[in-house]
Amino acid sequence: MTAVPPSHSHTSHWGAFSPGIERGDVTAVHPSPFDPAPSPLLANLVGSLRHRLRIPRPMVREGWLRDGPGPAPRRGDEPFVPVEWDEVIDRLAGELRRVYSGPGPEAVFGGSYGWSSAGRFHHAQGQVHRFLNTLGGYVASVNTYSAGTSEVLLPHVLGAGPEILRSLTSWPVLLEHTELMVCVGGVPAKNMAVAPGGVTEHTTEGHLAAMAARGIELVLIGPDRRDLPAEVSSEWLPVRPGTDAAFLLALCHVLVTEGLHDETFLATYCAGSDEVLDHLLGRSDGTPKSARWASGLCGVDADAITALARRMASRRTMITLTFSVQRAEFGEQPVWAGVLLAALLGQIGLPGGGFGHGYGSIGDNGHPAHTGTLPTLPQGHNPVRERIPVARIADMLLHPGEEYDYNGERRRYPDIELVYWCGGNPFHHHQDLARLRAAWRVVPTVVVHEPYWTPAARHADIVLPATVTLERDDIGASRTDPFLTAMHAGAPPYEQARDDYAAFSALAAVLGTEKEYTEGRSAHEWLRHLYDGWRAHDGARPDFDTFWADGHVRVPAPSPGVLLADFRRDPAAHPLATPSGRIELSSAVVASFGYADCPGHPTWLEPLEWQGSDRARRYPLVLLANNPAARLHSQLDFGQHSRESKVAGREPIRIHPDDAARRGLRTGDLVRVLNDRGACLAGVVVDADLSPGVVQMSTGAWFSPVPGVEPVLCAAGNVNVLTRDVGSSRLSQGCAGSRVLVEIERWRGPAPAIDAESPPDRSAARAGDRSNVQA
Ligand code: PGD
Repeated sequence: MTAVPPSHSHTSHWGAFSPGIERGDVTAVHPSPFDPAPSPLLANLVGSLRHRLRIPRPMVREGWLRDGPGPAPRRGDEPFVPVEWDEVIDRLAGELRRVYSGPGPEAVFGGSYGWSSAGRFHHAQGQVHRFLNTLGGYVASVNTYSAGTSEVLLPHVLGAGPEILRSLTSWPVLLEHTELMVCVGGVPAKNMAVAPGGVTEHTTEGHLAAMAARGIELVLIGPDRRDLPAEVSSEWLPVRPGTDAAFLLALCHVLVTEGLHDETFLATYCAGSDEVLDHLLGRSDGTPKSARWASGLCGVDADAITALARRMASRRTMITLTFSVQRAEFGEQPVWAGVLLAALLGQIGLPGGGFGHGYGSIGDNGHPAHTGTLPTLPQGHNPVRERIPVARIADMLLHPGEEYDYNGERRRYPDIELVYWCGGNPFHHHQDLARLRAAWRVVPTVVVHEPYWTPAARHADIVLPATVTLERDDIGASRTDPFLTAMHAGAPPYEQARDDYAAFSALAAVLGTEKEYTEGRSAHEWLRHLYDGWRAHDGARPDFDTFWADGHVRVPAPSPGVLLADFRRDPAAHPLATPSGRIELSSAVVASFGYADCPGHPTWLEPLEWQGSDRARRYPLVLLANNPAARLHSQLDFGQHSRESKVAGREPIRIHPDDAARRGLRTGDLVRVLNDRGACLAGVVVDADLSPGVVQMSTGAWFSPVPGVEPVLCAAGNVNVLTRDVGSSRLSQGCAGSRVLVEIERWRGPAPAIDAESPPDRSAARAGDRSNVQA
């Protein structure tokens, strides 16, 4: 295999490549020759450097420029005024001075969640955190939108959260040892193209195909056939969305009532079995969690549940759940029930058996992680202790001073004066966008660094135009990638765009923290410095100049691992970090919190969305709102591959033929998807791969509210106008956006324009024209 041409090596979260650049823009993308299955997402980069949605120069919202900081009911609707860099730096420095010297760092929200771009130095979130720390700190956020529910639950059950998710049993081990893989939520191929920091070798789909070819049984538990297509899966049990916990408890019930569970494993490695067995058998609440009981809830035939449980007990079985299963109200329950099921089978810690979480949720899960550190920009010290669970941002802005629960603590929301965001798009990743927009308008000042006119940039007061990775040198690396990649700049910055580092350096110079922030290094000196620090761990690594000239260093992959193998081998020497040192099938700690929405052991809880009101009658379809196949989150939604995925110019919505026929809909129709929170437009795709009663729409279409329509109508099809902004439970307060109830109706009349497809000046000009808006 030949190496990546060194002068053009680069990488992205969705793959390494070398760009063809003509007249300052990308005209072709050549995937890394090391990549056996390059991602089609690379095509989104074509034309992305000089795209009309690039932000050419610093911009300030007219009202902020005129009136200064303060709540802004029209933030997001008002025009922007171009401002010179020197002026914007002075004004922003003045505003930072006002806030830091007045209400203080506890009034600055710098959580700034988001994936930004690959590259270890120009990592936007790392840069903003480092910068704010030099000023005195900021209110941070904890956990992720991806797996925030499990990140809080699993430390109570397995003694570790994110660490467990990073050390899943490896794909090669599964290939060799697994006989049956039960995939709750499937192993969706679309998500495997992407991993934070880059995937140079896309191998996961190959692993799945090899498992199927080897005759390993792969069973899909979920409402969408595409999450584990027929080519690789041997069986599809289409559970009703949101009922996985009931389904899993029933499998447990079959094992226990038929004496198929491993009592020695429970006695040796687990704590809290008695309470959970009492619950399973109905001794504590009068309801045995039998296959028949679960069948009425999840829609899967009781005999099929019983047969699957018996098969699981007869062979080496891996149970895996996608992150989307926990990205929901009461999302802790299926995850905990999955651990319980694996414990009853007694295979946790054995090669190819036990519990997995997130295979197929992100490209690098199941790939062995490097043990050493990666080149990383130090972020300094944040003295502010105040932090919020990441998905509670709108609550924080709307309810300063109010109390809330989180993981056994009673906390209070801070009062925020200034939000500083770099490298993320809250108007993509957050739920109930009409509510978020209202919350956003309460804040006195919002600052965003962005390369593009994303909805986040459009809802800011001060917008600093950022470069994209192809306009700067950087180092690409991820926790599992076998390459460290030299990311060579391929084009000059667009118009007046600056690196985040350059913008912060200029601000720091005015604010008197330049020495602390830059440590006297230029961006390129930082790259060399970070690389040298990384190289110092292993003298065999080439020096920086050789690395830069070669374009990459191969970082030997660690040997494939087995989750919790050490614990299984010797639980006394390798106890888990739980109170008992064992797997906690019920947790006295969680029980002691007294949360009805997360009791002390896995429990079936019916989602509130469809309880007790006439909501389920008015909105009879369950919408799966999951991550897209045609782009990473909302990034480059204007790109070629993403554009090609649109239907009727909007985000597609997939619907079962029976549901489509009932509404007189055909593929290609334009529809309105609605519930009480708002509505969005979408293009219909009739698809028998979905269960009846279920529709699917991806996140990531750029929020494009049609002016004058309340509470909100998104012309582009941003599904987060529909989702509920509630925590998964009082325990984890995780993102609960993965599904929601909706109705669909044909759109009649002319379709409203998608303002987000043009820079704000042009869309503002159109905002007065509401003639084509359906009431
Ligand atoms: P991105 O679209 O990746 O989304 O949410 P996230 O905010 O990470 O946003 C990154 C932004 O960074 C882009 O706008 C990009 O242009 C910008 N950017 C790139 N490079 C740079 C740079 O160098 N400097 C600066 N300043 N900016 C840069 C993702 C989040 O969404 C995640 S991780 C998940 S898993 C969630 N998934 C769901 C879901 O399944 N269902 C729902 N309903 N909602 C979700 N939201 C979550």
